[in-house]
Amino acid sequence: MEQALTKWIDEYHQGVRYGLEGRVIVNETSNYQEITIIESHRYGKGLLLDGCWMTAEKADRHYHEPLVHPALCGAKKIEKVLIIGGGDGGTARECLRYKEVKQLDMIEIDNRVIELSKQYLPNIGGMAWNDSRLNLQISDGIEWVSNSIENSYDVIIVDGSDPIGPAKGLFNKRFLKNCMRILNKDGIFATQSESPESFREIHLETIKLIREIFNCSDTLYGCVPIYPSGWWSWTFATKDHPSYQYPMQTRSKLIESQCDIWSPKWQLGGFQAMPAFIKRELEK
Ligand code: SPD
Repeated sequence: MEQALTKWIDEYHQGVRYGLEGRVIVNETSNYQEITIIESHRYGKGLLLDGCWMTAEKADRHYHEPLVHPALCGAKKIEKVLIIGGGDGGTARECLRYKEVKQLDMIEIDNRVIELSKQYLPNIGGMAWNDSRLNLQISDGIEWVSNSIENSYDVIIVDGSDPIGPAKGLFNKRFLKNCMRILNKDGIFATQSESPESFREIHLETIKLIREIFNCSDTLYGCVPIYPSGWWSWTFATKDHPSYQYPMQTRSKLIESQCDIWSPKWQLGGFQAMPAFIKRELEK
């Protein structure tokens, strides 16, 4: 009977549909965006914002592990970490695997994303929601970085959606300059940087902008099966040395054993995997 209620749930992007077969459990409009929770055969329950795939129970690790571990395994100190966005809790869950993290500030603009994620996707945030180190603020991440004092974070992670709607301001110069300002000397900045295939222009612009502001930056490539084209990227940056390229063994041994995707070897390959057409564009 349940089978009859399923349908194709698609993200439409540039004339292509990226979909899962399943059913819609929740569809509502918050103060910021349309929020949809679905249940699918292949990837379990999932979240879409404004019709774009954000996460799904059986695909979240493809996205959250590569976003977090190069930064958290590479930074000299990881006591104070900032997440901008990340309302489903997956990024916080990965950060809180590290005992050295003492304070995790997570700034999410849309309280409904958090409430619905806790209710329908509890495994994505997992233990993070009850961890006393998590300082969750329902607030504008752009304001937060502009109001934070210099050198106040060891790691900054931007886990926003595509640069339309509420996440638009997370891809501009002013925001990135503030991130650079509030990052410690040996700190690491990390952001999702879209797809070289389905978001080619934004991907290029993001990398160029980050390279303009930070002294050191590299992009890691991997696969997130539910996102447009499946081909995805994450960009890391620092004030001087590419420490995100060198996971500390003391941390990575423990983390690797808890990961489905990330490992120091996987990361090494991912940092080498910039497609030739992107490399060529960046060299122009
Ligand atoms: N096109 C989708 C980009 C979404 C990136 N952020 C997802 C949030 C998961 N925590």
